[in-house]
Formats: sequence, structure tokens, C-alpha cells
Amino acid sequence: MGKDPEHAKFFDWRMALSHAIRDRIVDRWVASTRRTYEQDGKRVYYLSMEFLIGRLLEDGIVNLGLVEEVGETLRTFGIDYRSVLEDEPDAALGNGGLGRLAACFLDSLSTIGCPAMGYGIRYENGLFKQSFVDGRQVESPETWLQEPHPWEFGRPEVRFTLGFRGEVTTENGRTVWKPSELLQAEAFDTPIVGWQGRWANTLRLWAGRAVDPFDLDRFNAGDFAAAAEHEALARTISRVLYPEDSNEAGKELRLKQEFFFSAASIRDILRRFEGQHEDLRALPKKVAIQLNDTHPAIAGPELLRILHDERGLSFEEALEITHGCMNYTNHTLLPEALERWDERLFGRLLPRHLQIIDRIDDAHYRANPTRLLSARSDGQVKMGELSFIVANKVNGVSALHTDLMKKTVFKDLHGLHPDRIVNETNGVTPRRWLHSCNPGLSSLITDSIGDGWIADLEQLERLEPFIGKDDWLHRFRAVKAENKVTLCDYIAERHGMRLNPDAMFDIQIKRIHEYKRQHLNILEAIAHWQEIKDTPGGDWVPRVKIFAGKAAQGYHFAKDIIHLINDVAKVVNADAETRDSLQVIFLPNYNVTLAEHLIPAADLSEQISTAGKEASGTGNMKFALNGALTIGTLDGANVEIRERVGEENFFLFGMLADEVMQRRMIHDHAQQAIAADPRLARALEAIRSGTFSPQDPGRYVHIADNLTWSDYFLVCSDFSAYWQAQREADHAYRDPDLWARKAALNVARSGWFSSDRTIRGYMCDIWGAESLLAP
Ligand code: 26W
Repeated sequence: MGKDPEHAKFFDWRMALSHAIRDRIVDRWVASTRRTYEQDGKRVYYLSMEFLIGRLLEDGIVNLGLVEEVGETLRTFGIDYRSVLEDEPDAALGNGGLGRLAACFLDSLSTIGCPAMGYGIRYENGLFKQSFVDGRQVESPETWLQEPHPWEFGRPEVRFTLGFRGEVTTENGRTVWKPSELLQAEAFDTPIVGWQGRWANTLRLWAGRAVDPFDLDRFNAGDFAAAAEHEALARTISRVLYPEDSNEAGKELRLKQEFFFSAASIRDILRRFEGQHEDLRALPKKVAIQLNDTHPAIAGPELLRILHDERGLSFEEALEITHGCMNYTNHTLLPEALERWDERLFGRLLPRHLQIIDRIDDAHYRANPTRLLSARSDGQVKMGELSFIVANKVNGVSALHTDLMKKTVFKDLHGLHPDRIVNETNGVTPRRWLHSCNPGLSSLITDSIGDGWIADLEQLERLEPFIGKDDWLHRFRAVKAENKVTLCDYIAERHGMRLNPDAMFDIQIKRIHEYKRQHLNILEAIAHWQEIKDTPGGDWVPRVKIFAGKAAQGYHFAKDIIHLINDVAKVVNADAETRDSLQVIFLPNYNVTLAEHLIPAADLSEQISTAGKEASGTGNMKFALNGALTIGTLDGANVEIRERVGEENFFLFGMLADEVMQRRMIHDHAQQAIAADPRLARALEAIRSGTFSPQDPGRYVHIADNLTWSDYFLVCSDFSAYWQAQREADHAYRDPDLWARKAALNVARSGWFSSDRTIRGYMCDIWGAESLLAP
């Protein structure tokens, strides 16, 4: 860094340390790439609009097993290890579950030694920063690339020219697309090193660049802004991540982003394949492409276009090869999240691809004349249907979700292709989400069963015999207690609020959405507060309710839920009668790093979505692995968590997915629920009457009205059962050893939720890929 240690700032120490670690990673990276070329095995390409990576320095240090050495080295300079780590900004290149899953998958692919590349966009601005002004969410640009980023390697030599618009003509029998708007995609590579540094794969992120960045003539004509216009326009395509996580924007720039990185990735994949192979018909034997939801779905028609229009293969052959390579993962059943592009917008931007999609539909209909199921219909291009038709394998992300896919959104296509849909229940990397973020629990486990569990998580079940032993259980309880004190200090330092470390830490952290029902959680908190006030001196189990999560900018109801939670917190925390029994806090700017601070300290994990709405959830897995008990519905992967940890170690409540459908048939289902539960009615009335917004009494009438008159996500109908489950949790928490046993059994029985197990499923059921590492 060209700095004198005497005057170096944390930033300089972090950069210096990053370069020292990176230096050690590069060797394994080069060796892995060389071995991949030598072996010429099947490669996996994971195409995703989002990679929610978080910080990378500690990940590198932990995966190389250098924690002690680094700590010691910094100590010789009088520098604190954690402070250097805290200086790193998160790479917030994602919205939530889908993006974080992609990051966990990269860690597992490298740990297993599966030759793979992640492809995405190098957003200059990640997911917006969230702060609160008078309890309201305020967004500000996230500028992680404003300072040097030590974990990326620019690849100026890897550039592809791409285009939009223009026209499609035929020249000597060949269809030729001449795009009228051109730009370039430039590659930036990040090494992804696996556990124990045995393998390292590449994450390649594309940045928009102008074909000719600077117009000297215009500059000399004094038209300075215009001179740099092309560069600015090209950069726009990789400027910012769309902050929507369940509502398709339908915006032109979004479609341009999707095509931009998909097309650059396909070009790069073909360049690499053709560098080693003659016959394009062998492509499906050497290449498996995974579409992370429909966002990169255009990659299918783009590969087909190149094979047919540019390489001259017949349409049928090009389609067969494309079909052999492509696979699609669906992550949501929410209708508003399924991408359906207006065909005029689509046709304007990608005229040739629209033609190719029509031919794909024709070919599909010719092969399946019984039912006309097409990607293009009713003036829209439906990316879910397109992905299904093009893909070799389609998967859901939990057993329940995959089942619902077959019964709902893909019912007809499933009927036509009954063996195309498979299930791959999600997982999380145990390196970041246990070994690294919870060193106390990690060393207790390693002391007990050795450290094999870090790369073979189902070894955790060998903890069960220890759980019966008092001294082990006390060490387990001590670890949790210490994590809670650490979190209290972290929050006091940053937010000036002192939480009670002996209280039950009840945490709900995820994107704000009505189907995730943060408003059910705060409604229960209000009823709890009211009940405590009714029984002064009552023997209540002290509870700390922690919320965190961002709402999409345009999702006003979600933003109002955040405002309500902050307003309730203000009133409850100021209430002298109750604050020893109940505290509520909403922490701003939820991201990967904050999750790493919160999850190890959790006692109760809130997974309370309306059944049938949460495709899987992955936070639920992280909490169980860190010794928290789940209060939840039978939704997504909660079903499989409860099956594995044991129903007695899970606080279940609420309607099942099919009961939800039934209940909605009753037009006044909410009023009936309110009439049947005075506790619910009273809590709702408090919201309606402005108890939490005395200066603006009518502020939350619309929330109370929504819950009373429509309540699409059945908050009221599930309230009583939820209240009951919360009281059961209180009861269990009164017996610390009982609680600890249940919590420890959650740890011991959650090994299956490793993303290593998930990736091995993809390798076996979908990709047909092998590890290149000796077992
Ligand atoms: C087009 C806008 C948009 C952007 C992102 C629509 C939908 C998405 C994602 C699919 C939303 C998402 O993150 N889904 C979550 O994916 C996780 C990983 O599989 C699951 O665990 C969550 O249940 C699911 O909500």
C-alpha cells in the first residue's frame, strides 16, 4: 500500500492483509483452473443476477485455516483483528434469499472441488443502504466500489460486444440480426476458495463499457458531456441492482441487464468450449448451465441463436443442444414475481430472440400436439414457461415448494413432462454460517467430535450423546449466553440501546413482505405488551424482539410495516411498567454481516410465513444450526427442518397450505377471527386508534383496515395459534436445561441443511458433474 505502518489506517491494514491472503489463494486458483482444463470434465455455469456475497476477507482467512496466524501477526503490529475485518464493506450484490443462496453454492462448489463458474453483473451500486428517519425507511446509494476492491481481478482482455434493437434480415439464406445499439461487457474475476483451500473456482462479473468510450470530436467541439455520453450510457447497464425481490419491474433496463450478462456469459462459455473442442454437438457433455430463476432465461434463446444463426446448425439441432445444457431453478410461486415481458418491449429490444421463442413454441407444440402451452401468448413473453420448455431439468427449492410447483404454476407443463421437475432443498454453507460466525459453538463442537463436520455437516448428529451430559450442556448454554452479551454490546455501541442478555432473543430477519408476516409478529408483540400491562408484577418471561430487513423502494405497505414496528418499539421501550419484560428493536441496514452478528445470539427463530408462500427460506436453516428453536408454520423448508430436528423441538402453528386456500374462500375470514379472539381485536384497535402514533392518530388505520377487511395473508386467522405457540415458547424457556437440550438437538440434527448436500444433489440429479478433488 506504500504506507508506513506507523501511519497506516485500518483500511491500509485491511488492504495489505487482503493482498497477503489473496497471494496464497492465487496459487490454488491457477492450479484448479489448470486441472480443470487437463481433466476436460463437465463444467458447471451458474448464471445469476444476484450474488449476495457479504465480506470476503474473513472467508479467505478461515478457508485457508489462517485465523490464528493472522491474529498473531496483527497483534505484533498492535492491530486488532476484528477491527480490520469490520472495515470491509459488504458486497451487497443481491436482494435476499436467491442472491445469498448463489453465494453459498459457490462456497460449496469450491469446497467439493466441482469445476464451476458463477456469472453475474458487477453492479457499481449494490442493494441500497437503509436508514431510519422518524422510524421510516430511507434509502441511499450503496457505493462499495468507491474504494479499491482487493478481491477482484480486472480481465480487460475478456470483452464481448453485445447489442440491442436493430433489425433482422436474411443474407444468403442465413438470418442475420444487426443490433443498432452496441456496448461491451468486460470481465472482472473473483476467486472463490473452498474449505482448506484445496480448490478455487471463479466468479466472473460483467461490467458495461462503451465500444468507443470517448468522442474526441465532440470534446474538441466543447460538447464535453456528450463526449463521454457513450461511456456513461454503457455503464448504466451495470450501475445498480434492481431492489425488487418479488415484484417484477417490467422495466426496459432490467431486461437489458438480463440480456447483457446472459449473452456475455454464453459467448464466454462457447469461446472456452470451442477452444478445446471441435464438435458443438458435444456441448451438453461438457457444459451444464443453471438458470438461477428466470432472470437469465434469455440465455437459452441466445445460445440457440448463436448455434443456428452464426454457427449454421439446423434449428432442431441447435434446440436439442441448448435443451441438453440448460437447467432452471424456480424460487417463488408469487404471481407478481413471475417475469412476463410485454412482447412489444421484448421485440423492440431483442427482435431476433422473439422470433426464436416463437420457433421454440412451435417445436414444442409439434412435439406435444395434445396441449398448446407456449412461452409467448396473450401479448406477453412468459419467462417461467420459456425456461421450463427449454430446460432439461427444472427444480424447486424445498419439498413442499416443488410439490406446489407441480400442482399450480407448472401444472400443465408438468403434465406434459412428468419427469422434468426434481427437488433440491436449499442449504447454507457451514463455513460462514457456523464455523466463522459462531466461533464459540464451533470450538465446542470440534472439541466434542473433531472438525470433520465443517466439510461433512451431517457429522453433527454425533453430538447427540453429549447433549445428555450436564457439563456439555452447560458449556453449550455458556456459548449462547456469551453470544448474547456480545450482541448486546454490539447493539449498544451502534444504536445506544441496552438489551437484557437474559431475555429470550426472538429474532425475525429477512426482506419485509406481507407473506413473511412481520406484521403478525408485531401484532403479537402488542398483545403481549397489553397483557403485561394488565398484570403488573406478573411473572412474564423477559423477551427481546429483534427485527431487521429492507423493503423494496416502491413497496409502500411494507415500508409502513417498518414504520409501525419502529413506532411500537418507541412506545414499548419507553414504558417503565413493561420494559423489563419486553423490548423491541428494528436494526437498520440488514445485510449479510449483520446476520452473522445476530444469528449466533438467537434463542427463537421467526419463520411465520403464510403456508405455501415461502419457497424454502434459508435463514431458518442458519438459525437451527446456531442453536435457535423455530416458531413457524409448515411452509417451505420449515417442514423438513421440523421433520429432522423433531416436532418436540419446534414450535409449530398455523394453517397448512391447502387450508389456506380453503380459509380464503370464506369472505369474512378476518372478521370471524377477530370476533373470536378479544386479544387480537384489542391489539388491532390499538393500532387503529393511534396508540403508537399519538402525534398522527390515523397513521395506521389502513393497516388495521387491510387486516380486518382483506387480510390476504391470513394474519388474523393464524393469530390465536401463533399467540399460543409463543406462550409455549415462554413456558419452555423457563427451564434453561430443557431449552438448551432442544436447541442442541436442533444443531445436531440440522447437518442435512448444508449447501454441500444441496450441491451434491445438483451434481448428481441435474448436472452430471464430478469433483476433481481426490476424496
Ligand atoms: C423480478 C423480481 C424478482 C427478484 C428476485 C422476483 C423474485 C426474486 C427472487 C426469486 C426472490 C427470492 O429471493 N426468493 C427466495 O429464494 C430463496 C432461495 O431459494 C428461498 O429460500 C426463499 O423462500 C425465496 O423467497
